Amino acid sequence: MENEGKFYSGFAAIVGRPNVGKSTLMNAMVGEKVAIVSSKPQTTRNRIMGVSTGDNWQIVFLDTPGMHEPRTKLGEYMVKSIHDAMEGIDVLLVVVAINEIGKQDRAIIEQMAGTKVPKVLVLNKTDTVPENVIFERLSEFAEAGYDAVIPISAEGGQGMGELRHSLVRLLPEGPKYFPDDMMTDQPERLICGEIIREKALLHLRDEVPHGIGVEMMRIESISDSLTEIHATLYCERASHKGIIIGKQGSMLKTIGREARLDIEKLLGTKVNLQLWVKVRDDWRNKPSDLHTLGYE
Ligand SMILES: Nc1nc2c(ncn2[C@@H]2O[C@H](COP(=O)(O)OP(=O)(O)OP(=O)(O)O)[C@@H](O)[C@H]2O)c(=O)[nH]1
Ligand SMILES: [Mg+2]
Repeated sequence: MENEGKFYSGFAAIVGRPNVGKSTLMNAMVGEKVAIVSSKPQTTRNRIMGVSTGDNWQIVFLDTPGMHEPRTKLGEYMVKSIHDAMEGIDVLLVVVAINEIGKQDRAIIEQMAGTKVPKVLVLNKTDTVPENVIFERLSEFAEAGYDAVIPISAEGGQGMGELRHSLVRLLPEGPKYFPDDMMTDQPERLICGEIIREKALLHLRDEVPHGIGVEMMRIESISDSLTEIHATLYCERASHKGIIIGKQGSMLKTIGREARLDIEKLLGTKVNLQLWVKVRDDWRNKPSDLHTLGYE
């Protein structure tokens, strides 16, 4: 066989507007939840690596924050991390949500068509539209300058095999960059912090979730079966603090309980999770606060 003994590998950045399903796509490819997901835009705040390895290939996905016009220093950091992730990649995935392809998506599709690496346009969320819409979009973007245009449902799993196949086909020959069992470069403590933020995103509304930051104060293995975690949720206003704590602490309890259950699954131990809430005025614009929360 022509391909016998050859190994194909490379780095694949996933870019697109906020909320189109980039992180869901990466998690589905990796087979583990390495990036948090929510229905609120701008969930992902930094580049997150997720590795998928097959018999003769390895795709190192780089999930990125949604492309947007930054209004805070945190936003500027997020947009910069998109550009950093695109340095030296082998394949580019541009993702749109097929049910809401707007002006910004079209601008991104056009702009990214100019990048000099092999690229795939991913039409995600096909489960939300009738089949004729999928065909219409496929023909609309057939000549958009991409090596492949692939409809998928990252949530339902449709089209994922085809997407993987076409990515592997576009990869150069290369080494196995990471061991078979490595899924991500995110340290456990960061993933735990992200899980807490995900639960806050899930339950909080309006402008509160965007101003949430999580600082992991302490993560300590007490025994083989128990981990102690202390974390602080930052918010931007005193009024937000009240909302996060909730009536008699009910909101914070809900966030804490759900986060604890997920973290217990991740760590494989029982977890004693203690959460605090602190106000840090306008932290998303303060370099020292951004540093504390790991955004730099
Ligand atoms: N119906 C449907 N919903 C999806 C699909 N993929 C993702 N979603 C939902 O879309 C929302 C956004 O998903 P994310 O994966 O967080 O999107 P993202 O592009 O990473 O968003 P940012 O990190 O904010 O840029 C979540 O509510 C997902 O459950 C899909 O295939 N079908
Ligand atoms: Mg994301």
